[in-house]
Formats: sequence, C-alpha cells, structure tokens
Amino acid sequence: MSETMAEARATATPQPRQYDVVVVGGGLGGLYALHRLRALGLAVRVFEAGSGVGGTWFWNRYPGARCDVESMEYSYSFSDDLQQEWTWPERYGTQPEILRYINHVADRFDLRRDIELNTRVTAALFDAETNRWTLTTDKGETISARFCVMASGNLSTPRVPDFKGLERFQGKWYHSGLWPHEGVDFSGLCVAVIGTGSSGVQMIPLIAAQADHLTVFQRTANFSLPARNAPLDPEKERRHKEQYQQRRRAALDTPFGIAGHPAPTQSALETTKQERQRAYEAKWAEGGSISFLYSYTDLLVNQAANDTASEFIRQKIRGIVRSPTVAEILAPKDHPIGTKRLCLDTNYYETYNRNNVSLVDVKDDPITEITTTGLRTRDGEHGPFDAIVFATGFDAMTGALREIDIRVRGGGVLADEWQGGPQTYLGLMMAGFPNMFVVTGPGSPSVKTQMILAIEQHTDWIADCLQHLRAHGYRRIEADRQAQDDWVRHVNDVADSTLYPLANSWYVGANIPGKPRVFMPYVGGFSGYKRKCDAVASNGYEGFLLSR
Ligand code: N01
Repeated sequence: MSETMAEARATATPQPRQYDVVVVGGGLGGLYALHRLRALGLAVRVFEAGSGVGGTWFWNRYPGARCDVESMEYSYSFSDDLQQEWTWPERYGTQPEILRYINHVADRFDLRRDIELNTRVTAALFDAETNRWTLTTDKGETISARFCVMASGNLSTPRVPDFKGLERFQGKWYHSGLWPHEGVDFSGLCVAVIGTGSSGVQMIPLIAAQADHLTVFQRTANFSLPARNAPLDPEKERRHKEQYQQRRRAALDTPFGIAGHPAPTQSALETTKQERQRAYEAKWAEGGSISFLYSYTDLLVNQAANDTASEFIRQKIRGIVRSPTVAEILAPKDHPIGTKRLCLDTNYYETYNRNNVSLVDVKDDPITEITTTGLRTRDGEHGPFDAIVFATGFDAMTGALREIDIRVRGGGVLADEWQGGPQTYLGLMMAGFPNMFVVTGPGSPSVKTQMILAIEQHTDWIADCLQHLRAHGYRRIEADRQAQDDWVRHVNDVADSTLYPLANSWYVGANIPGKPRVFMPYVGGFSGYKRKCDAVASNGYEGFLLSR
C-alpha cells in the first residue's frame, strides 16, 4: 500500500471517542453513576440498550409489576430535595410510577445529554499498554475509556426456557421481562402462564381477572405473603419525610438496608406455639417480607425455627384455597421459607378459587414441548392457548456481564474465568480485569438488600476510589487475586452457614440448566459489608493492586 493510501485510510478510520468513564446500563445504577462521577469533573458516557432509561423498570411492564420494597425506602437518598419533593401514591410503587420517577431523576439532574439509548455494548477489551478499555457497541462503533462501570443489572437477561417447538406456536407469546410497551389485552383469551416466582405471582391475579381462562404451570411452589398495598397515608408520608435523613442513615446499619424493622432478639424456638402464632399473624396482617422474616433471629439459619414459619404460611394457603388438592400443590414443601425470594402478592392464592383458573403441577411432569396450539408435558397435552406468558425469570447476576465479550488483550476472558461461577472481590472488581468496576456485582449484598441503597453505596465507593487514584497519580487498579479468592470463600462460607443453599433458586443459578451451582449474593448483611468496604478504602485500598 502506498503511503498516501495508508494515510488516507487512517484519516478515514474514525478515532474512537474518548471518555474517562463509560457506564454500561441506564437503569437506577447507571443514572446514579453518571450523576456522581460527572460531579467529579470526569467525562462520563452511559450506553443503554433500551429506548429509554430505567433498566428493570423500563423492561418489566407485565400486568401487576410493582416493587416489593416500600416506596419511601425504594428511592434514591443522594438528594434530600429529591426525596422531599417526590410523592409516592402507594405503599409499594407500581412499575409505571417507578419509571416516571426514574425519568424525573434523569431530567432533574440533566442526565440525558450523556446517555446514548438504543445502544448495546457488546464487547470490552482492555489494553495493558495504554491502561484503557475499548468498548464495541452493536452499532459497530468503538469507544475508548480509562474506566468502565458495569451497571448492567442483576436481573436483566430474560430467559425463555429452551423448549422445543416455540417457533411453531400459532398464538402470541411474551416474557415478563420483555413486555410490549403498548400492553397486552387478554380479554376473551385462553392464556397459559409458566412460572410462579415474583413476576408470575404478581401477574396471575390480573391476567385471571381479564382472560377467559388462565392455566398456570407451576414447577416449584413459592411462598408468598400479602403485600397489603394501599394508598400512602399522607400523615405517614409527612412523618417519614421529616425523619428521612435519620432513616436513611439507620438503613445503613441494617442487614437488608431497610430501616424501621426492629431487629429480632429471640429464637423462634424460645417461644411457645401460641406466641409464635400471634407473632406470625401480626406480620401476616402487616404485610411485607422483611418484616415477616425478621420475626425471629433464626428463621434463615435454623431449619426447625424456619419450619414454624413455613408451616404457618402453608396453613394460610390451605385456609384460603378452597380445593384441598390445589392448596397442597400450592403449599411449598421443598425449601425453607425465605431461601427463594419471598414473594409479595395481592390476592394470589385467592385467584385459584376462580372458576376460570386452573393449576398444573409440572414438577414431576415437566413441560417438554410447545405445540402449535399449546404445550405438552411428558404425560399430557395442554391447550389450546391463545397466548403463553413466560414468567420464567432471568440469567441472574452473571448473565448481563457474561453476555458482553469482556477480555484483556493477551490476558483473561471473563466468561472463561467465570465458568465455575462468578469470582469478584467485594462484588466490585475482578482480578485480572483492571479499571472495570461492577455496581452491585455477584459477591456483594445486592439483591438481598434494598437495591437502590446498595447501588448508592457501591457508586459512592467507586467515586471515592477514582478520586483517590487521581489524587495519587495512579492510572490503574485491579483486585488482588488472593484477596478475591479469600472473599469468594467467605461469601460461600457465610451462605453455607444459612439455609439459603437448600433451595434451588436463581441465587445459586439453579434456574439455568448447566449454570454452576454457586451462591452469588453476599448474605453476611449490608451493614457489615459496608464497614468492610469502608475499611478497605481507608487502608489504602487493601486487597487491590494500584499502579502508575
Ligand atoms: O423469576 P424467578 P421472576 N418449566 O426465577 C419457573 C425480582 N422481581 O421473574 O422455581 C417450568 O423467580 C421457575 O420454577 P423453579 C425478584 O428478585 C422482583 O419471577 O425454577 N417452570 C419459577 O417459578 C425475583 O426473585 C419483583 O422451579 C419454569 C419461575 O419460572 C426476580 O426478579 C417482581 C421453567 C421463575 O421465577 C426474578 O423473578 C418481579 C421451566 N422450564 C421480579 N423454568 C418485585 O419487586 C423456570 N420456571 C415484586
């Protein structure tokens, strides 16, 4: 090639845009990261696959989608003006309300000008020579950044089981996490819902009320408690707002990041059966999952203690559901309460008393195939259905990160390193992948806490870390492998000291065939975890390797 041609080509090849930080994901995590890091004077760019901001709350638009943490808690705390101004209409926010709030935050803090929508990051390559990441988008563009902040979400990779024949189905099918924006009208239709996790439990009563007939396919019966949703009492709201800052501070000192639930002091086994019954009844009447699991000190660590709570709920189900056969299918017996995500519902069990609802137990008779008109289990045919709804969950915690081709030039590939399960130090960074941070990654309390608080804690830590690097002239930070191995062991040891591993949950990846069975969130409690992160930072980022 002649020199002039080479020069011409070089000028024609656009240079990658350069940023200090690229944030992947425009949900609650990505928006706060943009706000916080931009305030440090850094050039920050957010890439978001959706056509709007909001992440989880942008995609999960199924009927009844609502948060199971109370609105006054499930909101940002970083701006007192914001939390004072915003009014939540109900005890638990609906998906449209939460999305409205997120859009308000994007406008109020002028975030949109640094967010690129409809753009999925597909690859990230780190070059140790330049200490920079090159990100590739699905538009074919490359972008260069000194740091990456992965705010790609824990429950953002929807999963439709690999059933044979789905492409032949002549009706319509939907996944809870990819719901059409225009909504779906099930009036007059025969509908199948597969899955009875939080999404299924929320949508089933509403679809049943609209459809001609609803058939629910349940593999694992789940524990669900009444949410007791209601309009937010203005007096309660006023009092909460008066003490907002103290309450936010108090939340940092709790295991779940939620204030207002006094820590239990007694084992379930130290009380009489009558006392326990009274305590569980009071929690059942109050609604909310934290409150219930916080009835006693040992519900998540002692099988006998847990049995008392599990049996209480099973009896409630038997009391609500008129058909004893259906009630027994719905009453969970294969895992201790709370070890799978505890669901909150409005009229879930009551829905099975409707004439237009049937329940199919597919635990021992699994779905094998989708037919042109319905579905087939090993022992039978079901249908015809006009629509099938997959409430079948997500490739949780690792899915979104593994989907991106993350690698280091001449070094590791994240998907390979995580073959046996996720490896992180504090859920914040991965050894061998410098200058890449994860917001609420596996190995951090994340999904076991009030997520927005966990997002803020991680993002503040990352912001402080970037300031520290700048102040000391460091260009590179990565997790030390030994510190990471020790942390991964600790995460597992803590999980093994609880009842959590007894359940086949998405916490252990059990919902994805072939996914390694590793307990992914850190269940040692938010407050202790935060103290650990703070101590690491004040000890000069102990367990991280910093270099110039
Ligand atoms: O997903 P899930 P989700 N055949 O994985 C079943 C958050 N969230 O979308 O349990 C038949 O919990 C599967 O059965 P099994 C919350 O953190 C929060 O409901 O694996 N069934 C299960 O019943 C939640 O935990 C809110 O045996 C199959 C269901 O599908 C997380 O998101 C609302 C199957 C999947 O349940 C995920 O919840 C919604 C198969 N082949 C979600 N494969 C709130 O804040 C899977 N299933 C209220």
